[in-house]
Amino acid sequence: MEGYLERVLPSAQQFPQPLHRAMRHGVLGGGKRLRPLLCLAAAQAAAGNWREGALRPAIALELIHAYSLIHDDLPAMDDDELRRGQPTCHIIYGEAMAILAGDGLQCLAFEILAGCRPATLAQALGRELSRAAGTPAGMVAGQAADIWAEGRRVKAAPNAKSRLPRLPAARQLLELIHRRKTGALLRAALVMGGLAAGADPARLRDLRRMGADIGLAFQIQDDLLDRQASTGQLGKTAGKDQAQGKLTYPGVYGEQAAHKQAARLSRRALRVLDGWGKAALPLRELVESMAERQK
Ligand code: GRG
Repeated sequence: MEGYLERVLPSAQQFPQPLHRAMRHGVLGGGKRLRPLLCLAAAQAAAGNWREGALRPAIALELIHAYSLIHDDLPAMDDDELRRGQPTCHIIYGEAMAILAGDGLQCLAFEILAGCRPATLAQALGRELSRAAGTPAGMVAGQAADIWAEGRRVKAAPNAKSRLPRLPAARQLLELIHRRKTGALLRAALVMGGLAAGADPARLRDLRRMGADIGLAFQIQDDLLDRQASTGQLGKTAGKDQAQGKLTYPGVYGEQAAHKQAARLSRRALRVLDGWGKAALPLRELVESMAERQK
């Protein structure tokens, strides 16, 4: 995956160099590559063997993910200076180049998908990715809802916890944000792998269901790691959610209940693969390793 990503990105020597350097910084040199791995493993699980046809969607997913992290780190969003143990894109290249690097990566992702064959597959993959990354049901909507919720609390009562949305409104809002902001792209990774492998509608439905559970479990773990792990371990600033008064699973449910919920979702996701045979082993192992991740 590192080699493919390296090759699809514009060279750092190509004009305009600062933009291309910023794009390469955002993509290369770190990252667990979970979305591409999920896509490839889902294709293998659905088709019974390794599928080269899943490579383009896998690359496109990582490019969209990298764009979202670059933009998320900007001062207008999460305002972070550390990502994957390195200075964030705007710290090195400035805000304008970081915004444009994200834009460029997003366009490149869809260009790569457009090269999938047959054209009907390119169309289906493009639709899946743009819905997962966009709005109203995807990542952009989740990010907007997250910022809206945070701003509303801060404006309404800078120091008062009493103005937080009341339960169950807070729980509903939390799930709505998490399913879109992080969950939608992880779910799309599985579905796009299935599409690339020519999976039948029943398998696609299974992958979608499984992806929704993995996506939510992943974000709950992220919330827990933000509280429990160190900045060095995460490669990004730890403890930010509480500092920013974010709506999180451990914040709303408590750490123990959040942990149990993530474990329950991961177990339910894995049950979908019962009866899929040996080809689903890499996907099973990947989901198991995600459930135990420490960064
Ligand atoms: C800016 C439109 C826009 C969206 C941003 C992805 C996102 C939406 C915000 C990131 C905020 C965040 C840290 C969410 C937690 C879950 C998450 C996406 C973590 C980072 O993903 P990993 O762990 O990262 O897969 P690596 O570095 O391994 O690629």
